[in-house]
Amino acid sequence: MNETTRSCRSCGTSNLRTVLSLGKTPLADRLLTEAMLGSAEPMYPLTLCFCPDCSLVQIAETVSPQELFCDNYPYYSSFSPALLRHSRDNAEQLIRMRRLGAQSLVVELASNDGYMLKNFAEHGIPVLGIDPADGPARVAQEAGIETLCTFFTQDLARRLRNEGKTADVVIANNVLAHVPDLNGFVEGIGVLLEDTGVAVIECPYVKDLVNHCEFDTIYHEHLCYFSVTALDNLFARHGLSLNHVERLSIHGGSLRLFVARKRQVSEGVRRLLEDERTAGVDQFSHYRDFADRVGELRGSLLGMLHELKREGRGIAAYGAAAKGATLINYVGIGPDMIDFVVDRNTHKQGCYMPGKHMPVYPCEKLLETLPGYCLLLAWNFADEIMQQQARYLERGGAFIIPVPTPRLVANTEAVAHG
Ligand code: DWN
Repeated sequence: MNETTRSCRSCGTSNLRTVLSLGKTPLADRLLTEAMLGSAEPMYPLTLCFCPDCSLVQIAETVSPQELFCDNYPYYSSFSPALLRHSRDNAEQLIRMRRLGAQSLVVELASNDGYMLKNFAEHGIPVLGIDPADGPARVAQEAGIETLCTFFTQDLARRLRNEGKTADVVIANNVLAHVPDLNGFVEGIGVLLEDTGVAVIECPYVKDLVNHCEFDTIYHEHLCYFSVTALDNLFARHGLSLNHVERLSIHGGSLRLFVARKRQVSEGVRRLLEDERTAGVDQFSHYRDFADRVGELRGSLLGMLHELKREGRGIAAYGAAAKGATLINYVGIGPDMIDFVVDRNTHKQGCYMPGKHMPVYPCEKLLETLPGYCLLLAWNFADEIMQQQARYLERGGAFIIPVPTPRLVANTEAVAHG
């Protein structure tokens, strides 16, 4: 099921301006099994828009969350070592900062396979996960992380509060962008929070997306693309205060938000809001050239791939990532260009990429066949992956990093880079 809206997902006005249309695109995490290859594949328009009234960047299309997340959702956070380290550091900082202990409760919204909550549970801190994807939720439950396999909603927040389950810390990493009922979700965070509690929320930063041309992070799971300005408007509408923001490098550039009932806005937030006003993040003109730059990136990447293909040494890809699906479908990269994709995630191995149907293999395939080049679809983990694949580089392979501008990384640079 799919619907197109011209009303802003945050403030509700109907003045959305189109920034970029990526055309009809398959669902980025709907990898195909062999049996699915012969059937029609859902393809939906993908249109990035800007709301001039509250500054929220968003897509016009809404695909039902059941279709996106409840049918063999293949994303398991624990297959990314860098993400695991990032999450452990954050958890340990929160345990110290909030003096969490056996009397506390940490609730994570979109808790996936328990990758984050396990860090609190190891310290004897009570936790509760909430995630609608049954595969990752089951992995978390089997690891002893209490997990409700359902969507977080305002009603669920009320039920938990009535059961005496209010949170000292609510964690919501890479989920705020995914929820159709954005206002209900934020209202629910307020209901779930202890009066002195804090919500710690990570989401990709739209300023980094635009500045680094990260168009491939646009897909149907990501309904919204947040600026601090748009977030400040959103939380204020629900009696919550955006008190502190940290900028992170993960996922191509993200924000870590600290939100609470009590207003204690830091100088850092004021500075980011001022920077965004100066950059014009709250103006449509800020996004006007983004489509042109994405078009230029598409042309130069295709040109590079055709030139490398003519060498006859073969081209593979690394990372059956959701962003990779957007990239190969928008740029037009198919099995005639890329022989196969490799990925550590065992749930993705043996499947085929959305839209273009390149097969996905274990990473060992790279050394077994030694293609001359490897397009790094999971470019956001480039350092880690090139270190992991040092042997491929030493034996003459080279990575193509597509974003922000397509470039080759061969052995000498990679080792230095690593
Ligand atoms: O918001 C979302 C982000 C956080 O994660 C989700 N809606 C969907 C997903 O997007 P993605 O698939 O683009 O995320 P990743 O984590 O950038 O995908 C990386 C892919 O690369 C995964 O399939 C795992 C794989 N990988 C690997 O094979 N070897 C990752 C690392 C670090 C590795 O060493």
